[in-house]
Amino acid sequence: MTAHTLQIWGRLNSLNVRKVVWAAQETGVPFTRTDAGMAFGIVKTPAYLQMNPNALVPTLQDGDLALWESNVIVRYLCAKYGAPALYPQDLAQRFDAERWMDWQQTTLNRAGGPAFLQLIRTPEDKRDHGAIAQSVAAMAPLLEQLNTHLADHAYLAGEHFSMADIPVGCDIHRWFGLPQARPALPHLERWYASVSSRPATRGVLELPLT
Ligand SMILES: N[C@@H](CCC(=O)N[C@@H](CS)C(=O)NCC(=O)O)C(=O)O
Repeated sequence: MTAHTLQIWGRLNSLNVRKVVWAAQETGVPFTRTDAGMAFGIVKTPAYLQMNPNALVPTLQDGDLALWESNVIVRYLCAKYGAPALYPQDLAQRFDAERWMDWQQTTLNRAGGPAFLQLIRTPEDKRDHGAIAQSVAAMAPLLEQLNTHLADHAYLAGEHFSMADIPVGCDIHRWFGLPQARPALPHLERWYASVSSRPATRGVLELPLT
């Protein structure tokens, strides 16, 4: 069998790339990462498009397998290299984790993305303050939902850290990093302090938002 190294493609200022790098670091599997996307280019080259026809980051290459969709890559890494700790074997527990991951992609990310784009990636004089206010208003009940859930659970899918905490952790890292006041959410803050101090977040969550 030929030994191969896992390869991650994507720039680290992307929330979706951060998830994948954090997940890989949680498992301890050796990997290399190549900056790609935005200023780094690469994503529109024929070789990259063969792996990922969306021309987006991240992409994971593991031997002959090329995977895209960040939460799918997180699931794959946790299942292959991080089970059972990160990838619950019990179906009810696994799908408890799964639903938070889908919720992050379809609900949390969609609500918070516009404020991030405006406050971090748009020059001050060009900002759409209505879009920021709308994004803050859309996030408020979701943050409350997380806060309420985490009042009774140490982690998103129960009493143990799992794959579910990674995508939501990256999203909350982005939200808490925005230059704006926010209401106190003690249970969410306790959880975030716990997940963001994990050694596997090094080099990922310390980075400023850009
Ligand atoms: N649903 C996809 C979304 C991927 C995506 O939108 N990636 C963005 C960065 S977060 C991207 O590639 N943007 C273009 C670029 O970086 O060149 C996933 O979760 O992987």
